[in-house]
Amino acid sequence: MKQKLFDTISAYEHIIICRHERPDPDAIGSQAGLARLIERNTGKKVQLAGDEEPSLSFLSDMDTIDDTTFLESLVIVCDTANTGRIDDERYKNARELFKIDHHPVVDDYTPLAWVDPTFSSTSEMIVHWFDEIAAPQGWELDGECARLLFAGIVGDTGRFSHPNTTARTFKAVQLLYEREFDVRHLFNEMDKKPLALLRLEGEVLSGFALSENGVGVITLSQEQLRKYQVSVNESSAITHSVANVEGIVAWVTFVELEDKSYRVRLRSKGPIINEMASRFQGGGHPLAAGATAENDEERMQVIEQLEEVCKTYRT
Ligand SMILES: [Mn+2]
Repeated sequence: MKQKLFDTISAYEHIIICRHERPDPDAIGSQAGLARLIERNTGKKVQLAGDEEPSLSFLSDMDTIDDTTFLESLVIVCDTANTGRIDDERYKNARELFKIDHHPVVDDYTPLAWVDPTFSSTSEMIVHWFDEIAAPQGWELDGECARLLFAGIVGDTGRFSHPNTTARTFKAVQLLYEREFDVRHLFNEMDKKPLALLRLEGEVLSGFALSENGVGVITLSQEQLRKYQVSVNESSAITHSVANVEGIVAWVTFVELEDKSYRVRLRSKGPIINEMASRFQGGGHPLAAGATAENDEERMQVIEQLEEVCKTYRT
């Protein structure tokens, strides 16, 4: 499939790369990193689909793409397990669709799929693919491409601290580090936190508690988001801020949306939580998943099921 990816790219003049909605550094890093890699080595036009994400604009901006361009294009979808999350629905109009992803398969949306959950990130997959397939064909990877892919790996591995980090991850990072880019500036951008978010965090953390089973629950209301002027996307940082509390086994963040439903972020130190996420219109990795709770009743169900999962895990 890795060679097939190379051959398919070679067969098209127009290429569009998509990734999941509400992108993280791996989504944009792999999307823009692959685009740059192809453009630099083939001279082909590669466009980036999806909404702009202001908090990640230091990585890359997106392109405005005509409807007709999709019809004649190869569309590559990076880092997205299910069709519902592909940013820019027009991927459906593609001449051909290629999927590159490290999430466990949710939707089998194209026969042209290179999916391998043993990789830390889609960005690491791109580096591996470059090294094994493209570099022997004479392709080169420049500093800007290295910066994008490095950001993706850093993002998905929690700066090399998550269990998805392997020797192969460091091999990829070594290859990237040999290129020239400003690592310090990149980390500064990735770590940047609005003051308002820090204040909201303060309010949330001062009331934070753990249950008997080691479960932590954070609920952010629309009122709080408005009060502190923090966007739903920005609020994701709060999910990380309790990760290292002594005794924590798993935790969940609920962010109330305008329609009173909740965006659910589940994290775990051991118990598998993506199975329960799939019961709430979600999914993800075994230890990090997302879901939706339609109302307060479903919110309570998520908490109950997480308690149950942690209780079982501990006994
Ligand atoms: Mn990823």
